[in-house]
Amino acid sequence: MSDFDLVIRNGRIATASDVFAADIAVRDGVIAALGKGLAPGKREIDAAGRWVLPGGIDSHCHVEQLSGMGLMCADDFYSATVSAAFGGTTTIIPFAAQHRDMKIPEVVADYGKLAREKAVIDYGFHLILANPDDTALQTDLPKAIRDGITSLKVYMTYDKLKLDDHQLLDVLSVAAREQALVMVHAENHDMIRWLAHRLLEQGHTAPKFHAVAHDPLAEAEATNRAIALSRLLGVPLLIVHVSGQEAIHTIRRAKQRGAAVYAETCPQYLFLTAEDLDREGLQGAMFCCSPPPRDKESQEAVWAGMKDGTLYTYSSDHAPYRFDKSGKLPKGDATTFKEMANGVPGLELRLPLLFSEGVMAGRISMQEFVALTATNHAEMYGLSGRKGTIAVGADADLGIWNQDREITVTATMLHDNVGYTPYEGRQLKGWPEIVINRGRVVIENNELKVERGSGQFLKRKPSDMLADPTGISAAVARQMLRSLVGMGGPA
Ligand code: DUC
Ligand code: ZN
Ligand code: ZN
Repeated sequence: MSDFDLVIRNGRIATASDVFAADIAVRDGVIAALGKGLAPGKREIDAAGRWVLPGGIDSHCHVEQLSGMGLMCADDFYSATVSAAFGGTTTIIPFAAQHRDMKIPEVVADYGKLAREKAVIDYGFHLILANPDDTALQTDLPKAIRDGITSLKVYMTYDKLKLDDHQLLDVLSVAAREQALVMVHAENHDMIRWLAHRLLEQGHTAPKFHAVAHDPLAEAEATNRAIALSRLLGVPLLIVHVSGQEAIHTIRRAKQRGAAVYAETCPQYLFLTAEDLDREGLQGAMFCCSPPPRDKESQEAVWAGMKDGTLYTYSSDHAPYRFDKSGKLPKGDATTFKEMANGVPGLELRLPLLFSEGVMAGRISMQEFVALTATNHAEMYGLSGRKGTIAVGADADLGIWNQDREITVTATMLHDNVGYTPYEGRQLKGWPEIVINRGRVVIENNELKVERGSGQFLKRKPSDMLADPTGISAAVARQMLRSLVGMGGPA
């Protein structure tokens, strides 16, 4: 009888800290041994000449979700997870999205059912909190957190989602008490509204004006304000989808001062610019997301932020909308930039883009790639030890990458339901040819090998970042403030 279910031999392994040669043995979905000369497995994979990396964790993606503007995403939990898996991702953390008239327990149950029936890889959820009333804050949110939804996203913009500063403080204080991480969409609502109004009034309706309305200062101002709110309470905070150089400088300065502020970025801020929105007719809508892609200087600032840890996670912010009435063009040819769904697809290409343009181009190391795409997400979202690394006892979530494989990106090779890609025609080097989740081969020979609904829900622990919000100044003052707002506990 073979001891192991699967043994992967002769690969070059990378974790967030090391590169080494070893074989990997898997039993019951978990890495059971690492080393040389391991006993035979029921199945053997020869990874000679290949990289064996932790499966990606995409901690920011929108699946089967109704947007703040009332538009439904193009991907369900099947197409989204298949697409993610083809691109080397083995865990996703999308959103269970509350709209103001919805009850949180129902939202959580509804999304849970959809994912349970369709997902092919493992998944958790963040909550989107649009109505932080007493029931939400005192009962429903604590229950969701106890059930493993240990992070929540709040918005500083969008008419139907926006919280004011008072509400943000309420959310931060409850999150700290209940051990949840708050993620914030930081853009100044009134700056965007004012600019958009002026632009539309003057007949500037084309997609490229989306980037004008979402000025980098709107992001920088809201980022600064969100950080101030979190520092006031001494509560850690994650700023999602950071795009502009000024916001990055603001986050870096706050971290240098000892604030427990973390930040995420996305492929669109490394590989696209606002110029991409400036295309014939409404074609630029395919590049419209919020915040929008910026300029070359901001791209450089994003690379630098990823290198120095200012930007800790790299997620897709996959927000899939088709180029038709269902998403980008709700009013057909008459659609203005204000009416089109915000978002770009990215689940499948997130890893290959960074592997090619980051690692193969010599901008980041393989260990940095692993940290940015997997390990840091596990730490941030309460999955460390189990996901995001290659170690005995961790789930066997692996991508076997051929670094010599050259790919020209086309929408038709992708597995999402979007119908286009903002990265059409790009030449990439390196591709995940075999993808494994909990020891199950999910992708091999460019084919899906597992059943719909075979992914598992991840009941997450609290974020590692909450356990150690290091270096925050004025601890005594904060302690007083915490007791004032009923949060108790040590500062
Ligand atoms: N925020 C997101 O996180 N994703 C898509 C659009 C948005 O505004
Ligand atoms: Zn957002
Ligand atoms: Zn998003």
